[in-house]
Amino acid sequence: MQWDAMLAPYEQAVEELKIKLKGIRKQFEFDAKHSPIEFITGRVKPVPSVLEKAEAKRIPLDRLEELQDIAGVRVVCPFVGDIYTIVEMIRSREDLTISEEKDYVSHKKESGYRSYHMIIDYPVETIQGVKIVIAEIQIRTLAMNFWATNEHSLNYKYKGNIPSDIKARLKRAAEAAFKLDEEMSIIKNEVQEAKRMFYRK
Ligand code: 0O2
Repeated sequence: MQWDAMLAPYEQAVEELKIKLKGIRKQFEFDAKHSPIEFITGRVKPVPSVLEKAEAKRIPLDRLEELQDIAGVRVVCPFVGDIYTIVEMIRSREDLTISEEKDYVSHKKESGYRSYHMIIDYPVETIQGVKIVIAEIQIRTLAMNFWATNEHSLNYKYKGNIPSDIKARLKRAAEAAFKLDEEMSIIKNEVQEAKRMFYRK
């Protein structure tokens, strides 16, 4: 498999999507409005993880483009409400097509995971013409991101078999993160006003 050639359109999609989403953040800053985006990250799935996922999902090597998250972009928001602002913005874009949405914000996963996932078809201009790549956009709050990155590390450490006592603790931590998001949403206006005062200085 020529991995570099195969992954090149995915690299391009991730870079372009990151630039476009960062553009949205900049526009909010110019308008001195509350930005629904705290930060943006993106990655192309490493080859060993691509192979692992393809095997788990029984996708043969000649159909790897069916995998939905080889290209992944993450939008991290300050508040829960901001997630839906971003979802609406992405829905209204004309440079991509949404094929699926998974709302793990209102319907958390068994692990305690919360995040909003949008699976998109994204056209990339290549020298051979337009190639449509599938990409996944994950939208979550800072608190959800904190939980998910820690849980991800533990999953890696325990090779997907996190001991039950740690699993139970993680579920409690997920609830605590959710409570934190709820509490922060209630005092959202106060926080935003404080931020504006800080930047005006
Ligand atoms: P990585 O290393 O982040 O790329 P499914 O078959 O429905 O269970 P599927 O089809 O992969 O899973 O879709 P899903 O559930 O939307 O998950 C896609 C990605 O969401 C994952 O990619 C993770 O990034 C994230 N995710 C989903 N569930 C969890 C979870 O319980 N904990 C954490 N930390 N992240 C989660 P990968 O390939 O699994 O991982």
